[in-house]
Amino acid sequence: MFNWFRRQFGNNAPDSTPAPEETASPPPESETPEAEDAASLSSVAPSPASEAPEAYLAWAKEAYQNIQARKGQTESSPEAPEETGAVEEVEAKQQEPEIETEKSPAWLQKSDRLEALKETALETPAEKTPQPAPEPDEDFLWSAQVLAAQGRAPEDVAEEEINWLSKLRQGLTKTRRNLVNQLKSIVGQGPLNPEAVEEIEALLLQADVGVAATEHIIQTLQAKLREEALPPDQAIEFLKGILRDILDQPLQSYPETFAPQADCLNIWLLTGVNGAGKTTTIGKLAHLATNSGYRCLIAAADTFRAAAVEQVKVWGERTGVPVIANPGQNTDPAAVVFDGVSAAQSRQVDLLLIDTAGRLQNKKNLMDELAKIRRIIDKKAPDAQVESLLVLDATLGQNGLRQAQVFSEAARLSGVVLTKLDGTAKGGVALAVAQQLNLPIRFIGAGEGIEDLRPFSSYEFVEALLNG
Ligand SMILES: Nc1nc2c(ncn2[C@@H]2O[C@H](COP(=O)(O)OP(=O)(O)OP(=O)(O)O)[C@@H](O)[C@H]2O)c(=O)[nH]1
Ligand SMILES: [Mg+2]
Repeated sequence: MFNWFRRQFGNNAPDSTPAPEETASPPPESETPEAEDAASLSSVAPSPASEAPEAYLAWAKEAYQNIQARKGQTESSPEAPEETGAVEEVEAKQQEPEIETEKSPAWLQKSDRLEALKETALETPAEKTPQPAPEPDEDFLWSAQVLAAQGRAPEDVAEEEINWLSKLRQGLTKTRRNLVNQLKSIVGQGPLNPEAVEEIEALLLQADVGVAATEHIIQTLQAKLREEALPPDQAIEFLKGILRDILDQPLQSYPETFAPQADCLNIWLLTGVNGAGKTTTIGKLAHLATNSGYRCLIAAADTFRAAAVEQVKVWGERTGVPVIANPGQNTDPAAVVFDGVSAAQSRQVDLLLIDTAGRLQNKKNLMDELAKIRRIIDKKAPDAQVESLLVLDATLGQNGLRQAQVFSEAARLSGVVLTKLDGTAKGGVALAVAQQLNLPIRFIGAGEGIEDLRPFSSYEFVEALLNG
């Protein structure tokens, strides 16, 4: 089983094994950029693709074949319920490839067809001809390179990781194109003159990076370019390092790995203004947690909106996670939290997720309610590992950050979930969050689907933002 919080296989129950950075093997023939390693701060990360493209291609192919092989095993396993009809269905679809296009990512569709061809070949051994080896496509190669550069082994890559990275990259395509092309042409001209500084400033502010982070980025970049002239590609690599440093800065004050802790109840309280994506994030987190082998429970503590509890229950059904709710309307959310914690304790749950209201009669009521919920948790579960996550809609840019300060006091925030990076969001807000709130981003959402949320990695994010 793949543990989504720790990003590794074979860790399907909460335990205290070290973070993936410490166990993963190094990438082939290349240095690890060590995104999360404080020692690498401000250094120019190597550009893996340009340094050893063949090594990465080999890595990607191996990862691709491993995923295909794992898929093959699952498909032919006797437990797979769809097994009997599967071949027929695939064969039928072969005539109409458009239908498949909607379902799975491009790099998978090709291989499905090849799988189908293989199945046919097995039925008619006389016609068996050698199949060309399946080839990973551009999305796969990009995602594989990002994973390899983080020291991941090709046999430890999950198919969903590739899909997720492709999605993140696609979500940030517009911002990336704007940023990269213009930045390259500016920084490639040598030391930054006042005009160039202004241009970069405008670019970063447009990407929602915020004034404070923008100033820091420009100063650091300028200092470096005065010291030595960098060709455009290297200047971009240096810039990536600056961005990663900003994103990782809060990890000086908070733990680096964010996963449910072993041998204790973990309580994650999700807060944020209405529409930010709290309930959806709860559903996605429940999915990640159960898929990673954790026992999970949801408390539906948004009792203000009539439909809110129903919405949580739908996610409960989708993920197979029980939901604690109070049937009455306008009941006390703190009472639901109390019941949720009791149930979690008696059922020996690993992770209790608490949904909260985003809007009440007024802001003061909302903050009072959150503070009360927090007090109940601390009193009822003093030994629990409590995390208070602010859910922020990335499309709101700087406006979202202003709300954060208010929540920070009432709910004692310990992290941020950035949602809607698939839409019109410019992505730079992640840097503003880290710089202005000094809170680590723990998860990012890029879509409304159950799979569209993953733990945040500064390395992956910066690559999606700046890597061609
Ligand atoms: N495109 C996109 N939509 C998202 C994402 N996350 C949430 N949404 C959508 O945003 C809308 C609001 O999400 P909710 O989860 O209901 O937000 P909430 O914070 O619980 O809102 P309240 O309960 O009103 O406080 C829904 O339509 C979600 O499908 C995301 O990452 N991408
Ligand atoms: Mg909600």
